[in-house]
Parts: sequence; C-alpha cells; structure tokens
Amino acid sequence: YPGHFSWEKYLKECGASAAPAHCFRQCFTPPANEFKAGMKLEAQDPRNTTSTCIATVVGLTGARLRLRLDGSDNKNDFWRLVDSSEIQPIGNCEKNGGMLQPPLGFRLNASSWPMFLLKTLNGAEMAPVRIFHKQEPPAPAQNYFKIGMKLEAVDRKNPHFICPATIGEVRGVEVLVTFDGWRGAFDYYCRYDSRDIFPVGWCALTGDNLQPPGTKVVLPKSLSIPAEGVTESPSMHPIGKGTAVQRGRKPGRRRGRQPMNWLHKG
Ligand code: MLZ
Repeated sequence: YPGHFSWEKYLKECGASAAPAHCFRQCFTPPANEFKAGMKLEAQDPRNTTSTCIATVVGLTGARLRLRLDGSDNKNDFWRLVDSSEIQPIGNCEKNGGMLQPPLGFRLNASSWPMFLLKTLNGAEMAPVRIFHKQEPPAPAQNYFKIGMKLEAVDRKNPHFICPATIGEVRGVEVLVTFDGWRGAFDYYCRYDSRDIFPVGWCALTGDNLQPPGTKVVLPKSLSIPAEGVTESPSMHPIGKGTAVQRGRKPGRRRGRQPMNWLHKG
C-alpha cells in the first residue's frame, strides 16, 4: 500500500545488506501471539527487576505485548516479546516460593497491597499457561554482527516503535544500534543477544508496524558542531549566518539529495 517501507528497495539503494538471522537471539519463525487485551500475567517490574508484579495486557503489537503493572499508572507501560522469560503465568511466582510485590510507584499505601492483590485477581482473566512460550531462544554462540549490517530495532526512547537500523560499531559483546535517518538521537549500545533487535523482515512476519527511516541527513564533518576546545572561524560555517549551525531543515526547503525510493508507490 502507499507509503509502505520496502526493505528490498532500501537495501539496494543503500548498497547494504541485512544482518543474517543467526546473529540474533530471536526465533527463526516468530512466536505466535495468542494473548488478548485484558489478560493478566506475572511480569518483572522493569524499574525494580527483583520484584515480580501482576501486569495486564493493554495492547498487542506483532509478537509483543504492551503491559501495565496493576496498581501502577498508565505512564509506565512497557513492551515484552511473548517468548520473554520476564513474563509468566499467574501462580508461577508463588510456585517458586516467591511473593508478588507492588509495583514501584504503587498508587496506594503499601499496607493495602494484600487487599489490592486479592481484588485485582478476583474474577480476572488470567492468560492461560498454554499461550506462554516454554523458553526464550538461546543466545548465538558469539557476536556475529559486523559494522554496516541492517536490522530492525526497538527505539528505546519510544519503545512502541521498531525502526530500521544499522550496526554502527562492534565492541566485544556489544553493538552500537544506529537508527537510519535520525542523526544519532536514538542510538544505543546493547549486547549482541539483546531481545530488542531483530532481523530484517521481522515486523513483516509478526505484523508489527515497522517505522520508515527518518529523513534527517548526516551532515558532513565540515558542517557539524565543532568539538569543545576548537576555536570557531568563519570558514567553518560556509553557509548561513549566526553562531549555531542550522541542523534542522528550514520549512519548505530540502537540503541535499533525499532518495526515498523505498516508498512503494500505488
Ligand atoms: N516523535 C518522535 C519520534 C521519533 C522516532 C525515532 N525513532 C528512531 C520524533 O520525531 O522525535
């Protein structure tokens, strides 16, 4: 459909190649998502990972769940793959001798937690054990990523987004995930076996919504903001006036070549 991003065209245009599937800690065929909105489960509190809380599925996107901790607010939703080891059926914590905890930022007084728990679970639709995946896929034996390989990655600042990205650096067990067309604003380092990175084509398989690349151009070194300690000279700013370099695009005027042939037409 119009405006849909095509990896095939984009890879050709960039002269780049996709990171092979064996680089990733993901299933070759994405896990089925049989969860429904409203179902409850146990999840590790992302802000306090030693505590197990009750969470409600508030949304579904591809092979991921949008989760909200019961007793928390709606400003701290988080996303988990359905085969994540950080989600479990209700009853799992107790079975292993643990105790369910109130989330960080519990709305009520801590002393009302036992009653809150009772009420939140009473008559709740608990996600059935059979729709959980037995295990997370195993991590690849080593970091097989190479600089320049393309992938799909969770934007950690906007974790509902999965976006086209490029491996910018490989450092031991870590990789630098750089988001195409965003000039570094969303880049991060992660382990090669992070569950936030996926092979090209993942979203197409899961039905998750892959964002198109940004349209911001990487400025040539000669136009970028000088490093600290570097004295500015007028020659450093061959275009425009003023001290700060114009990094944003002026309305109605596009600077440089903007190939966007990866948009399907019609
Ligand atoms: N509204 C935000 C979304 C950016 C998403 C970038 N993902 C790599 C913005 O335009 O800043």
